[in-house]
Amino acid sequence: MSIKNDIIKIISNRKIHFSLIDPDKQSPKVAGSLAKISEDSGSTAIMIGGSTIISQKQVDETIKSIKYNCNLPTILFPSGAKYLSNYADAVFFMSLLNSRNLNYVIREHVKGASFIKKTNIEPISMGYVIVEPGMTAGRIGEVDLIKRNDIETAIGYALSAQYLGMDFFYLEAGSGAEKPVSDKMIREVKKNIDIPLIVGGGIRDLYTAKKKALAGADIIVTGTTLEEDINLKKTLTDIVKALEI
Ligand code: 1GP
Repeated sequence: MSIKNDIIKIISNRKIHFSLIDPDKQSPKVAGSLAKISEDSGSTAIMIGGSTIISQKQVDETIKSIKYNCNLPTILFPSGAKYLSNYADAVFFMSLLNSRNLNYVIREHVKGASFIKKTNIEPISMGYVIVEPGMTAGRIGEVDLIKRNDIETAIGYALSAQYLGMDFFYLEAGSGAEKPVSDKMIREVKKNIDIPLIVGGGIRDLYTAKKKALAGADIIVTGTTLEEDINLKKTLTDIVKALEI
């Protein structure tokens, strides 16, 4: 069974949580212990990526340490072809649909596709859009940010991702966003699509996670919490529990 099919099967029954680890934010050793805490808290997968990564080695060493410390699937969340790693189990083969820069829409994919073929990392197709405030990802990705209240545009992107055959759609407010994507936008997007909906950016506690899941998110991603929360085990366990709705 593929990781994609495993995820789709799990979310047909319940909402799940993914932990995002940015290799640029801590040593591989610390990344390994964050992954272990994620696994112990009931998270379903580890995403690895970030906008400010500087070398493939950084990604390789981080994934090696994650895999040494936990058994969750590792899914790359790459900002470019240079940061793919054959140590990962899968890669979100993601197009940043609202970028003005074609590199993030398709050109980096062209550069990385043969590496994925050769290494047998499982590609999982995903349409990715960034909503205000967008944060670093919005800036580096040269994104035409979707306005927080522009539901129609968000639905247009979500349906486009589905019609283009993408397996997942990701509504991103940007890592560290003060406000996550609104419940209303999540609800309206979810109503209109049949593919699973991932939501991330600015989710730091169980109450917010629950609201986003109730609005229609199938998968909640948290990143900053892993780096900053001193009670990480409790916070993640509470978030995972809050998704039991
Ligand atoms: C970023 O949505 C993720 O891609 C995670 O955001 O760091 O705010 O949890 P946070």
